[in-house]
Amino acid sequence: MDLVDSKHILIVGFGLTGKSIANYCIKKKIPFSIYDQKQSTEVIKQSSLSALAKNIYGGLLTEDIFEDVDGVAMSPGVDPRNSIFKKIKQSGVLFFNDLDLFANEIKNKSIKLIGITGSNGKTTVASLIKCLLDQYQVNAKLVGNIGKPILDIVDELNNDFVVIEASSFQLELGTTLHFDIGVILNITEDHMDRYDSFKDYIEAKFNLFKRSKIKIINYDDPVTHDWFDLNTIRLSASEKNLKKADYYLAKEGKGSFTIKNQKNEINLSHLKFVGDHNFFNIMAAISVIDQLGFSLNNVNSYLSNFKLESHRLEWVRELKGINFYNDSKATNVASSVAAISSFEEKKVLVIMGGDSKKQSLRPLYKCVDKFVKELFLIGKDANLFIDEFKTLKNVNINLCQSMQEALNLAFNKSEMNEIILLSPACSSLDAYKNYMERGDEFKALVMDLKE
Ligand code: UMA
Ligand code: ADP
Repeated sequence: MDLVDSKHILIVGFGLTGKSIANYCIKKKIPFSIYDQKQSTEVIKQSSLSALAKNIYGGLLTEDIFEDVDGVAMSPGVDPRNSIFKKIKQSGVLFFNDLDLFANEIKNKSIKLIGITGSNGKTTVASLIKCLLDQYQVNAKLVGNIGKPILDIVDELNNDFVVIEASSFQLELGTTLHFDIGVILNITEDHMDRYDSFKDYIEAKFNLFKRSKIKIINYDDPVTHDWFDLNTIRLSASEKNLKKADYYLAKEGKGSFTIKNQKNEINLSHLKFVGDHNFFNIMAAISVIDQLGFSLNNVNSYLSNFKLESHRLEWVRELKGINFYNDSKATNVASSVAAISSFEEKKVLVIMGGDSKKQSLRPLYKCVDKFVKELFLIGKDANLFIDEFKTLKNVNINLCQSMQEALNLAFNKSEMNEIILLSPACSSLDAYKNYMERGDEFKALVMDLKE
């Protein structure tokens, strides 16, 4: 069945994605209904987009909601493993997402699609690619998990390039969208509250490669290391992989790197980013630009125009010789490992905690032992962290009731030349609307601190 021939689509989830699908259905004159588990029908009706909906449902998911429905358009935050969804699917109803609807729209267009996924670094790499493409003066759009649903650009398809930040949730469905280049930056535990196992999560990410012509992998990552065939490009920052890497990141000193491949050497010493992982991200972006056939002659100067998004190892201020960093976007363990290891040993006081999403906290242990002077634990899962770290002898652990208490205590205990870092390793949803609200609170509290 062609998706746009659906006689009646049920939109599941009425957030950013659901609304953009409703908008699309209205334009295409596809009949649709709306279901949202957490919003009441009254709230849904407040959106003008719902005015043309045949039916609107809120609350518990039941089978009768699917009556007359021949297509189900899922939002990424909704878990398709629910037994009712499974039953409906078995009865022949088509399940798809906004990526599939987009695929349908671009069938006869010559747009180059670049998909970026990974447990960490997606937004940074996707934004870097967009920033670089802009400077080559081509038409490029940046969409997807970054906060802009892909169907929002359906009226602007005169573009040459579309860069899609793709989450594992979006890649679980979206089976008909094919990419010219797919990049998998790294795979470490995340969203273990949604997936039955780490293997399941890996499979969701691997979907990107099933649908990509050129595949770019992190050759240093134990999960993706063996995923290569003739069309795979390997990225590495590890000396042991030097000979096999297509792009290699050589570290010349603290914060000083050169990217090397067969044709080019690009020195990055002019870029002042904190964290080696950000230089790896730059290499990933440059590999995409190179694979698209652009000259890398001026790429070095183009990179100077790039600024990291807020909440990613973001420097906030210096006070009494102490530097404060906001890394609220570190919503999993691996991103916090990357952040903490970016500073000098035993000079970092870290605020951590929130909703740990059933991930193993084990990978933090060695890094906390080596780099962290004191830990300040907040949020719903603070006690899980205490359990994990209780055998550490050289790290003081403080259980705090709020961000304010954690920050004040950290400031009292810090000394000249030390770092206070918010890097939660957890989702913010136990206490905040999102990671931005959490980071903004931290930054506001830091700005209020007095000498
Ligand atoms: N809902 C249900 N049933 C559920 C879960 C949610 O009905 O079981 C409803 C909620 O009540 C809400 C709506 O669904 O009204 C929200 O849908 P959604 O969770 O899919 O969120 P959207 O607003 O559509 O935003 C989604 C992505 N969110 C998720 O994947 C959770 C956004 O990524 C993305 O920017 C947006 O589409 C546009 O593509 C956010 C995210 O947190 C940033 N992503 C995760 C991450 O980065 O870790 C994957
Ligand atoms: P994503 O979109 O995948 O969540 P972001 O670029 O928004 O990635 O960064 C999220 C968090 O991960 C930030 O704390 C950032 O410092 C960290 N991070 C960014 N790139 C990497 C990487 N390559 N490896 C590990 N952590 C990273």
